[in-house]
Amino acid sequence: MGRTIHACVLDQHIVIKGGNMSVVSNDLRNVAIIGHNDTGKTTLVEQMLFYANVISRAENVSSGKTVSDYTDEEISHKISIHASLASLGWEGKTLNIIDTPGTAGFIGETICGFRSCESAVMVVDARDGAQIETIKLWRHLDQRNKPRAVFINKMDRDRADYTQVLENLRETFKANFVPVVVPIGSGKEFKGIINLIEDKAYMVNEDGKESEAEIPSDMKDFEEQYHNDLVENAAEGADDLIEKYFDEGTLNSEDIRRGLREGMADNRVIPVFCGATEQGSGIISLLNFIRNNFPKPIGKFDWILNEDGSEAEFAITEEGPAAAVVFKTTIDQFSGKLSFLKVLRGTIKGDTELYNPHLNRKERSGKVYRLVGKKLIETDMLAAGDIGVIAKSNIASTNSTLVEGSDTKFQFKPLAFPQPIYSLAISADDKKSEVKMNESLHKVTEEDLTFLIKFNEETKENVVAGMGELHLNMILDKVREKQKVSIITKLPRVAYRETVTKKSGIAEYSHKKQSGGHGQYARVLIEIEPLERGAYYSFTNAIKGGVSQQGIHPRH
Ligand SMILES: Nc1nc2c(ncn2[C@@H]2O[C@H](COP(=O)(O)OP(=O)(O)O)[C@@H](O)[C@H]2O)c(=O)[nH]1
Ligand SMILES: [Mg+2]
Repeated sequence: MGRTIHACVLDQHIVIKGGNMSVVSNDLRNVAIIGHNDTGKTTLVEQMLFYANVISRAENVSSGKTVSDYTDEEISHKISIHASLASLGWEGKTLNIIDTPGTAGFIGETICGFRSCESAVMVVDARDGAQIETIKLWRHLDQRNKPRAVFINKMDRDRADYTQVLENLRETFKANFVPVVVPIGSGKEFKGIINLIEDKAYMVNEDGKESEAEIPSDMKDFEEQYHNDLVENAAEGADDLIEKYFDEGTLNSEDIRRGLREGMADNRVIPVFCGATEQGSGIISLLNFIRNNFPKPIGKFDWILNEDGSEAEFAITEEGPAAAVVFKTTIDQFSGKLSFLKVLRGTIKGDTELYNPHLNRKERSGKVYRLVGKKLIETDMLAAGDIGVIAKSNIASTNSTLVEGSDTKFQFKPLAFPQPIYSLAISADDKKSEVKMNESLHKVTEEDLTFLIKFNEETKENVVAGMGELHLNMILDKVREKQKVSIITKLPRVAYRETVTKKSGIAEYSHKKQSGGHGQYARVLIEIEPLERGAYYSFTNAIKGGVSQQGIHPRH
């Protein structure tokens, strides 16, 4: 208590000194907020921070002032482009919430978010149900076996339909969706929500926050039916709960929570929430459920690669020397590099000496921070399971393993990013601009592993590749603006290739040039024949008469 908090500004990042939000492992929950673009993820995170008193008002995305969409390009495009992290306290627990982009072009950032979170909330629009990115992201969650919940948002919009979206989700994903929160009305008639575990309604007041309210009398039957479904599903979460349910015909709130917690942990149950994030509705029930029921990091598994290349499970634990993986890197002009860490063993403190087994190099970590959007909050330590940031590290890049002590040989399994699917040939006005452009773009490749730049030897073009037109344009615009260079883009040329399938006859060409000086004369005979498949090419110089025969051998 009694700590003074000083703030100073480092470029766009604000550093809060003496923040000290040190948290023990058991009190952590790491949650990725994911979903199709425009479903209200950023607004949901903003409201969570508002309810947790981290911010004094919830901003609208269009104002450009939300906590998670803080970079210039996010503000100007009004969409999330980067995964951003915000820590908040909720009734004695710390929730690390990662807001992710919902546009296919920025899937790399969303994958970074998955790496560090044990669970996810999938936000869907109450009119649209499962959309293309919902389906793709669901597949990513399945591949990683991540527990998840669904939040049906924008219940206040015309044509919002909770039951239809629920049906659509069940049909699309063939999973056991279990409503925990149901709406009171919809569209213009939307009034609030009913929390079926707590048996309470929540309605939003004048001050923009929800508080408990009576369940409307005409909703009692509706509520009872959903409540019974909830109890049945919770009972299936654990054997002793089934017995209790058969004996007593119902379960109390604590039993329901335990049943759902256990069902959710191995994906037998997908709890369903709803609300209207822009109005601040449905937020408390979601925060309570995350706090009480979402999985803790301790005891969950990550993967390592041993020196011999074999893979093994790695249980997240408080015991032992510190070990962490870097899941994201950002670089900005002034504050330099920030490395986002997930601590998987032990504790990282401000003075911890970290070793990167891949580089075989050591470095003191310097200060460690938690994040709230662009605010870096200095903290004494990051415990196992926690997520935070170190600044200006020379040994950390995305996917690096950092450990205490230099006898560690394993590395955490790197994140698998999708291959780029779209490319453009780029050039700048002059040599100097070209150098600047290339330098900046190479820096981007450190931050964004779905972005590549390479010089194509065959077509003599500089080619950038990424996840789509929007992704590349966003990167190029940033470089244009920061470096004041004009970058010209065009479709890349494709080197023409043909496979030789049979022996040609001898082709002949005579070269004669007599325009001043010594005359030039040459007669060229050439014959082409196929090599075996995959042998690339071989050129045999077969000049006869005084000059020895030479062979030019394949380059690859
Ligand atoms: N009507 C309505 N609009 C919302 C709600 N939540 C968010 N929005 C709006 O939907 C748009 C997208 O919101 P945003 O949070 O950026 O979505 P994201 O792309 O999923 O992060 C913004 O214009 C929000 O103001 C809601 O509950 N109701
Ligand atoms: Mg967003």
